[in-house]
Amino acid sequence: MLEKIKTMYNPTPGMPPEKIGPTVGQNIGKITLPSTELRFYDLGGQRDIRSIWPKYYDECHAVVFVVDACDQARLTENWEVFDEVLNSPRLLNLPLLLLANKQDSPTSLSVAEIRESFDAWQRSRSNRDNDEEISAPSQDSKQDKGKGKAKEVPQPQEQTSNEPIGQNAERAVEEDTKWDDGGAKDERMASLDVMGVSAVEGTGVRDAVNWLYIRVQNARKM
Ligand SMILES: Nc1nc2c(ncn2[C@@H]2O[C@H](COP(=O)(O)OP(=O)(O)OP(=O)(O)O)[C@@H](O)[C@H]2O)c(=O)[nH]1
Ligand SMILES: [Mg+2]
Repeated sequence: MLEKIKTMYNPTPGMPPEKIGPTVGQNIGKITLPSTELRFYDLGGQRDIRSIWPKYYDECHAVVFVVDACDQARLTENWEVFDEVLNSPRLLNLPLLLLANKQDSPTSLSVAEIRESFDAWQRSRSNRDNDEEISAPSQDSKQDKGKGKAKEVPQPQEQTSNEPIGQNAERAVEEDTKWDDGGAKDERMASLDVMGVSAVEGTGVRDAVNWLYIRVQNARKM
C-alpha cells in the first residue's frame, strides 16, 4: 500500500508489488501535499513484529489499519488485533481509518462485508463475555463492584454512553464502570471509517490519502 502511495504521489515510483516482501520492522515513506507533508510508517503485520507498534503510538497523528479483505480465515485474528489498536488509550483521539485491501480480487469482501464481519465479531465477543460473567463472576469483578474504577479489560460494546441509568442500583454501579471507557469506544466505533482499496491497482488510494490529509489538517486546527 505504501509503495503504491509513493508511486502515485512522488516523482520516484515505489517498489512494484511483485518485488515487495513481508515488512520486517518498518518501511518509511513521505509525500508532499499542499501545505502538508505526510510521513508514513508502514509497520509489519506479522505476529512477532506487532510488538513494535506501540513504540510509534506517541508520535503518530493518524492510524491506518490495512486488512486483507481476501483472507477470511484470518479475520478473527485480524479483529482481535484491530480491536487492541482501536482501544489503545494513546490512539483514542487520533483519526483511525480501516482499509479493506485487495478490492481488485473477485474473492475480496466488500467494505460493507468487512464492517459487518467486525460488528459480528464484536457481538460474539460481547455475548461470550456476558456469558462468562453470568456463569462464573470473577473475583475481580466482585471486587470492582462499587469502586467506580474503570476496568482495563475490553468491555462489551453494546452499551451506549447516554443510556439511562437502570433502576437496579447495584447494576448501575457495575455498569457505570463500563461506561467510563465504553463511551469513548462506542463513539470511536460510530465514527470509524472503512474504505475499500487495491494496493495493486491503486483504486481507492487517493480517497484514503485525501481522508488522511483532511483529518490530520483538522486535528491540527483543534
Ligand atoms: N490482489 C491483490 N494482492 C495484493 C494487494 N496488495 C497486496 N497484495 C498481495 O498480498 C501479498 C502480501 O502483500 P504485502 O504488501 O506484503 O502485505 P503486508 O500487509 O504489507 O504484509 P506485512 O508486510 O507482512 O505486514 C503479496 O503477495 C501482494 O502481492 C492488492 O491490492 N490486491
Ligand atoms: Mg508490508
